[in-house]
Amino acid sequence: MTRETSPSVAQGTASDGARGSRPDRGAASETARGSRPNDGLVYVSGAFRTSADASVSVFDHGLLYGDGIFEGIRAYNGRVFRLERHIERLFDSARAIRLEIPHAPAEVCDIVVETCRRNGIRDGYIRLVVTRGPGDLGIDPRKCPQAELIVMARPTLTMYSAAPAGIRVITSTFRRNAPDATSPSIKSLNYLNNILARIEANDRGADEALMLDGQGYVAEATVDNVFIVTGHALLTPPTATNLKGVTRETILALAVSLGIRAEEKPFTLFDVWTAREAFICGTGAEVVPVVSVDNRPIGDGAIGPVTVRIIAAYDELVRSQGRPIQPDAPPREFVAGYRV
Ligand code: PXG
Repeated sequence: MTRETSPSVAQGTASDGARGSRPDRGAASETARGSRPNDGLVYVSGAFRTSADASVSVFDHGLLYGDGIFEGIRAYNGRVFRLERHIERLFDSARAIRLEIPHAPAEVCDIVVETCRRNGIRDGYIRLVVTRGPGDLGIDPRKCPQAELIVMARPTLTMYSAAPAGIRVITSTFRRNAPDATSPSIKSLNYLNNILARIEANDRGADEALMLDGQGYVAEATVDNVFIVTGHALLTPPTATNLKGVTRETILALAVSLGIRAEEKPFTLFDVWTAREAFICGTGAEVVPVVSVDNRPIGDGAIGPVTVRIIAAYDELVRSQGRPIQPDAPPREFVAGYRV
C-alpha cells in the first residue's frame, strides 16, 4: 500500500476542522480535562490534521498491546538536532520488532521537518510514533496490514522543574528490561517498567529514578541515560542494558572535544553514591545535574564543574547544528568539531 509522500493537510482548517465529525463536547470541557491540546497540526494516516481530529483506531495494536515504537527529537534555533540519527534509530527499532514503516527514512525526515514548519516550530519537541496499526482483538500482527506513522510537534517540553538546581534521584525496585526480553535498545511503546519506576520516584518525593539491570549494575534512568564523574573519568554504562541514547552519544563525542576522559563501563550504585558528580541526559531532558541519589548527596551536593562544562558545550552545540526547518537557513559551517 502506498502513502502520500508529500504531506497534505486533510480537509478542514485549524479552526473549522477542530471539531470535525466528532460530537461537540465543547472546547472548555476539553481544555478543563486537559485531554489533548487543541492547537497545532499532527501528521497521521498520511496527512496533516488538526490535533482535535488526529486519531487512530481503537483497534490499533499500539493501543491494545503497546505494539509499536517511538522517537523524541528536539528542534533548536530553527534546526532539527540530529534528525537523521533519530530516524535511523527509529528504523532500527522497527527492524527489531519487524514493523514495516510505510516510508523511506528520507521521507520520514521530510515529514518531521514539514510538521515543524506547519506548526511554526523554531524551538520545540517532536514526537514520532509508529504503531502496528489497526488489527483485530488477537495479538497476531499479521492481522495488521498497515502500520501507522504519527508525528507531533510542540513548542515546549519541560521534563524536570528542578533541573536548573539539580534533581534528586532514587533507585527503583523495578529493573530495566533484560536484553533477552524486550531489548532496552528498542524504543518501544511498552514503557510500563519505566512508568512504574517513575511512580516509585514520585511516591518517594524524588524527581527521577535510576533503574538497575538484571545483575544489579546501573542501567539508566526512566527516560534518560546516566553519567557519573569519578576521580578517574566520566563514566556511562555500555548500551547492552539501556537505550542507545542520541544525547548520550553526543556527550561522549563532546567529552572528546573537551579533553574529558570518558569511558563506557558498567558501574554499581556504590560508584554512583561515591561519585564526584552525576547527571542524566536525554533529548527531552537535555543534560540534568543529579545532586542526590538515595538521599546521599553526590559530591558536595552542588552541581559539579565537569557537568557545568558539558551543559555549556551541549547548549552551544544543539543551537548551532541540525537540519534547517526553513529552506533558507544560514550556510553550513563547522561548530565544535561537527559539520553543521
Ligand atoms: N533512556 C530511555 C529509556 C529513554 O526512553 C533516553 C534514555 C534518552 O535517549 P535520547 O536519544 O533522547 O538521548 C530515553 C529517551 C521524553 C521522553 O519525553 C523521552 C524518552 C521516552 C519517553 C519520553 O523526552 N526517551
